[in-house]
Amino acid sequence: MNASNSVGISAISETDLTPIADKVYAGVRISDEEALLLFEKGSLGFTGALANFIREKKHGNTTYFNRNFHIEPTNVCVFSCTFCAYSRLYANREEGWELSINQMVDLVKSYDGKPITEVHIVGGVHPKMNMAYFIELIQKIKAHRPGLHVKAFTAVELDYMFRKAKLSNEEGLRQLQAAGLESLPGGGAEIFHPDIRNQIAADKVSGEGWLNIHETAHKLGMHSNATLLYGHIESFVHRIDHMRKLRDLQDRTGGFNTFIPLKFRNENNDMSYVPESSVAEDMRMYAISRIYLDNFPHLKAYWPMLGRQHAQLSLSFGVNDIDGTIDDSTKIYSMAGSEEQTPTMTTTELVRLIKQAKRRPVERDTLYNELNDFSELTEMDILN
Ligand code: V47
Ligand code: SF4
Repeated sequence: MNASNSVGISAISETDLTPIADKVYAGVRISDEEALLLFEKGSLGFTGALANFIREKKHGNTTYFNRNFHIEPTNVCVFSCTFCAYSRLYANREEGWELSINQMVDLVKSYDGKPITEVHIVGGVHPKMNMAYFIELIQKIKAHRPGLHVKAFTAVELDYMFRKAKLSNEEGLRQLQAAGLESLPGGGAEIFHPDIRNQIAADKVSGEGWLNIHETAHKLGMHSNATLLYGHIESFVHRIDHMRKLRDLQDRTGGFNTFIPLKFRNENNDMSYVPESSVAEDMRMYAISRIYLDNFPHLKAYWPMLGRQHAQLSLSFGVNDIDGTIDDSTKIYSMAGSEEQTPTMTTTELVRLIKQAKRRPVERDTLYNELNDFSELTEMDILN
């Protein structure tokens, strides 16, 4: 299909971008140079229309969410990422928290009888919480609730754990998988390019190290997500470099489920001097990543970070997944200045938000199996 015949595009007349629109409508992958052109010249309307075309081709009106909660074992961390408002150094650990295995299992037990399908476990890199600790934690969670999907540990936490235990990535992942680990979340990716990574996350796992852990997990049959922390000191070229590395890896393994752009929030951290991106920039980021990452099945807006109103808007800019109910169980974003100070949404609220955007709310499990279609249910029917 030619762009000039395409609904919504002809009126925009961004002539040098027309070949990109033609590619998108023909299902052809765009190049890095074309992605840069979109970042530099693509208007909100133009990029949004293309991203929405892809979103509707892949998923129609379906918008996924899941019913999950987070466990953050600790915010004590050996690293000092400049954007992080959440962590406390070991020397200052009395300002932070450290949960025991029993406390975390009790948290899991507090969801007994509730229709939760996933627990997401991530936190700081605590020097005393090692492989044995986390293996015991996962085993106890699975013993208590075998059907609960355990999505746990960023590649940053895993890299530190494996190095301390003197294990290769493969051996470490095999041991955690045997304990019950089922998939990896996408955190810790930040920006892979060393020019930026060395300034904002100098001492933790490199971009190559992050990619290697995810590649190894995919080879062992685990799925994972990928994030990109944007809107700070990086340039468009760094964002594209990051997404190219993810696209290449996905071509090799097919193991990524979801891409999650994370908007930099600037409160209470060492980068508070950097202004936050505008809503228009956020929506363009979603749209261009939807266009560029043609081999990623899903694009997620993480509402506790973006805010629920903007997450709703993102459903017209390529996003087809709005994460989960979360249940006030994460502090990463409230501490960094997100307007979501108590990140809890009931199923009714999530469904309402999706329906208001004229999309079809579908509950999924972690691996995107469809569990419940909420489009015909009234609010009275929904059991939160
Ligand atoms: O890696 C920390 C980010 C990430 C700030 O896989 C910040 O389903 C913005 O990755 N401003 C952890 N971002 C959270 C994460 C995640 C969240 C939800 C779902 C999934 C998933 C993954 O949070 C960190 C870092 O990139 N982060 N501080 C900040 N000030
Ligand atoms: Fe530690 Fe993660 Fe914060 Fe970096 S972003 S300081 S690794 S908790």
